[in-house]
Amino acid sequence: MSDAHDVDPVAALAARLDEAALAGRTAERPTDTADLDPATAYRVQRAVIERRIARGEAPIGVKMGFTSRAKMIQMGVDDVIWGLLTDAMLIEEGGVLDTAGLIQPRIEPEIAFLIGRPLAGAITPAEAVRAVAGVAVAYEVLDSRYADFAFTLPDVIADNASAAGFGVGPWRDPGAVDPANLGLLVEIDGRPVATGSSAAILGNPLRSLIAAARLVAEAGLELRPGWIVLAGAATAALPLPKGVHVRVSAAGLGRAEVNTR
Ligand code: OOG
Repeated sequence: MSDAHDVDPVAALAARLDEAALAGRTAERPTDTADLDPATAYRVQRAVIERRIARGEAPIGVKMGFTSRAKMIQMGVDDVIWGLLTDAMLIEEGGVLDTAGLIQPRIEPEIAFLIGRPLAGAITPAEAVRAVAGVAVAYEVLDSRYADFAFTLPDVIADNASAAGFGVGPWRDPGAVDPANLGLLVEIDGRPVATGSSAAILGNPLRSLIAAARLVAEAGLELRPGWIVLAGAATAALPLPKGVHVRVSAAGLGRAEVNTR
């Protein structure tokens, strides 16, 4: 970087956030020093993902954020956001997550959809149902690149909605399980630490999928066959320590498990 005036501000913010994630340290919030509107924040997010793609990662889906009141209240924001998931974020089922490279990981229970046909733009509930090839219980690992998870909406959009990792339980036939109102349980080392219902996700996680199709289309993308959509947390996020076993279960969907070290 020769002269600050030469540097594209979007690229500079993306570099700051990406380098912080790689180094496992926090970054300054963009809105502490400049105005950032949500549209520009999404350009920063995309530039962060482009840097990851340049390192060999591939996009494999979308995560929705703040689709439940529990999360909106926990984080003090009031709008649904989204971020991109890459293959490097996917944690093998029952696998081990090394928290050493993370800053302040949290975990939350989710419902995941496997996309069977392309989806983009304004879609009806019936179209959403037809496009779903699988439903699963899932968890998301968040790791805000901002100290103490303190951010405004544009800050967290730029930070790819705090995405760090995720895991998905066994895919179930969507015809066999209605995702609308499933009981969810999070256990850490066998102790129940959170309970909720998938109904907390916009009343029905399918609404989150419909919102995802609309939002990605606004960004010139589509939900592709084989992609995974994380519909958003059903409860507030929980701190994720090292050396624990986490199990997230949903009635009718089984469970997703991870060990941390
Ligand atoms: C942002 C991500 C929120 C959800 O499910 O609501 C999210 C954060 O809380 O750091 O993924």
